[in-house]
Amino acid sequence: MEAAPCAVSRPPSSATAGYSQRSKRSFTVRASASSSSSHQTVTLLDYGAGNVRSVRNAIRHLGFNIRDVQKAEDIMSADRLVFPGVGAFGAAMEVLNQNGLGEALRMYIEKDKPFLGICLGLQLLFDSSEENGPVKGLGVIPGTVGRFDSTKGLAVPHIGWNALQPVKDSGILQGIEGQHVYFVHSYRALPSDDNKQWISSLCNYGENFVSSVSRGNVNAVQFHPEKSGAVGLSILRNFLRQSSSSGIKTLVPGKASKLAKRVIACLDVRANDKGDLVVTKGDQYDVRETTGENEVRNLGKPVELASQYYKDGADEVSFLNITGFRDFPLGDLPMLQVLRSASENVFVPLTVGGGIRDFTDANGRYYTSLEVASEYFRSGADKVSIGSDAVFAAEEYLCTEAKTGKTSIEQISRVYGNQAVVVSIDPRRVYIKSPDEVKFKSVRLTKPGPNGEEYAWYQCTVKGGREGRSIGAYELAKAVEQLGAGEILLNCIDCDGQGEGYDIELIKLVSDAVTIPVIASSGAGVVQHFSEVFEKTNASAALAAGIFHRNEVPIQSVKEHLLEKGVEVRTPPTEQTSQSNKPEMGPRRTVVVVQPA
Ligand code: 1PR
Repeated sequence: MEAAPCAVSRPPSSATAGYSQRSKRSFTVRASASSSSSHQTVTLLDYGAGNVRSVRNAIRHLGFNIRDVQKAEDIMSADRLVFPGVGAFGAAMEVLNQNGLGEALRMYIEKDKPFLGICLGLQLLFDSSEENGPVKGLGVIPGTVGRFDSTKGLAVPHIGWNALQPVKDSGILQGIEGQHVYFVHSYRALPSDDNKQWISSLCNYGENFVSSVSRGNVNAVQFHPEKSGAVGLSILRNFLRQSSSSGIKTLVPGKASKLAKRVIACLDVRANDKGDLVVTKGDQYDVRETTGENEVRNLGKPVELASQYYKDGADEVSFLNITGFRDFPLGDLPMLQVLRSASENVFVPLTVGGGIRDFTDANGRYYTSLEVASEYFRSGADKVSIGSDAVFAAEEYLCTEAKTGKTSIEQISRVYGNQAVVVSIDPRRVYIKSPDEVKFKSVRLTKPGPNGEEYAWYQCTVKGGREGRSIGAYELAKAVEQLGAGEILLNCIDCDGQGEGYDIELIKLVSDAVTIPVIASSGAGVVQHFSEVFEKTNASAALAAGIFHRNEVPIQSVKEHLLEKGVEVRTPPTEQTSQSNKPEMGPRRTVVVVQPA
C-alpha cells in the first residue's frame, strides 16, 4: 500500500503568511467616468464587489457609453440603470445600505424608471435571502431567496445553459422562448402567489425557479445576458434601446427543458521559444514537436482562436497558462492582455488557469493567491482554475481535517463565490492488481493494464504533470468541494491528445462522488466521444482542445451529434451588433432575423 504521509511539502515559492488584510472583501463605489445622460449612455451600479467587466464589455459592444454610479444621486438622475449584482447577498446589502444606494434604488424602481438587475441584482429585489442569513433585501418583490437543494443529487451551483419558459410578455425577452441562457448561481427565488405578477419567465433546475421578473420598466434576470452569447446580447440590446421586440427568433425545434450539456473549447497557452504567446497542445502533456528543433507546438493565436470558438458555438472558452506554475502570472503581461482582448469579443464564460497561488516575487513582495486571481478577474475572467495549489490545499486539509481559510480555494471562493473557482485536476493512471494495494479509491478497468492489471487509481500531479503526489483524483475532488470549489475540470494525462475518447471510468468515479459540476476533459477524437461521456457519466460539460485547433471536428458537428442523440445542448443563433450588419457567425443550420441597428 502506498503511504500518504501527513506532512505536506509545499513548493518554496508558496508563501504561508496569513490571510492578508488587502485581500479582505472591501466594497467601494467606483469613480464616475462621465456625467453624460445622453440616449447612448447607460448608468452602471458597480459597488466594487467583483467582476463586472463582462457587463461593461457587452454594453460597449452594443454601442453604448457607461456612466458609473458614484453616489446615491447618480441613481436618481439615471435614464437607464443596469445593476449587475456580484458577491454575496449580505455583503451587497451592507454596502447598499451604508451608502444610501439601497434607498435610492428603491425610489428609482418605485418611479418605474428603466432598470435591469442581473443575477444578484435580481435576488436583492426580494424581501430576504437565506445566504449567510437570513438577510433583509430591498423588499420590492415578495419572497425569500433560498439555496438549491443539493441533497437529491442536484449539482450546485447551477452552472450552465438552461432554457427559459416565458410566462408573460416582457419587452426584453421577446422571442427567446426555449432559448438557452447562461446561469451561474447557488441561490434562487421561487414563484409564489405573492410574487406572480412580477414573474416574466421561469426556468427548471430540479424545481421551477424565477429566471426573470418584469413590471413596467423594471426588469431583472437571474441569468447573465452578458455571457449568454447572441441571445443574451439581444436581451441587453432590447433593454438598452427600450425596444419591445428583439428580432431574435426561436431557433431550436422542440422545447428545451433541462440544463444543457456544455461543450468547452480549451486553449493551452504558453510562450514559444521566440517568446510569442501561442496556443499549444500536448500529447500526454508533452507540448514539444518530436521533429526538428523540438520547438513548442504552435496551433494559433490565443485571441483569434477564442473569438472563433465563440462564433462557432462554444459554450465556454478556457485558457490554461500552462507554464504558470513556474512563471509568476502577474509578471506575465501578454497573458493578461490576451484575456482583456478576448473578453471584449467573447460573450460566453471565460475561464483562466495557471499559477494561482501565494507568491513572493524577486523584490520580496508577497502576493496572495486572491490577488493573483483578482488580476485575472479584472482582466476579463469569469472563473479561475486552480491546478497545483489545489492539490497542496487538499493534501493539507485531508491531513489536518481543518479548514484554515487561507488556501487559494477558500480565499477566492469567499470573495468571488464558489462558482468562480474551478479546480483543474491532472491525474495519471496507476495500474494495480487489487484495490487493497492502495488507500486511494480505485476503479475496475474495462480494458486491463499493460501487465493484465484489472484496477487503477488516479494519481494527482502538480506542475503540469511533472510531479506525482500521494493523493487520488477521487480524494482530491471531494476535498476541494469541501474547501469551496464550485466546479472540477477533470483532465487525464494518459488520454490527453490521444483522440481515443475520454476516460469514462475516471469521469464516472469523480462525477458520482461530488455534487459540483464536473467538466470531462482529455481524449476527444470524434463526435461519438462526446455523447459517450454524457451517456455514461454525470459530467456536466465536455472539453476538447486538439480536435478543435486542428479543425478536425467543428463544434457545430459535436452539437448536431449530441442533439441527434437526445442530449440537450445550446444551439446559438447568430448575432448582429449595433454597429455592424456583419453576422457574428454561428451554426450554419440556424437562421436568425435580427432587427437592424
Ligand atoms: O498548476 O495552477 O499552475 O495550473 C496549470 C494548468 O495548466 C493546469 O490546469 C494544467 O492542467 C495545465 N497544464 C499544465 N501543463 C500542461 C501541459 O499540457 N503540458 N495542460 C497543461 C493541460 C490539458 C487539457 C487539455 C485536454 C484536452 N491541458 O486542458 O486541453 O487534455 O486535450 P485534447 O482534447 O487535445 O485531448 P497550475
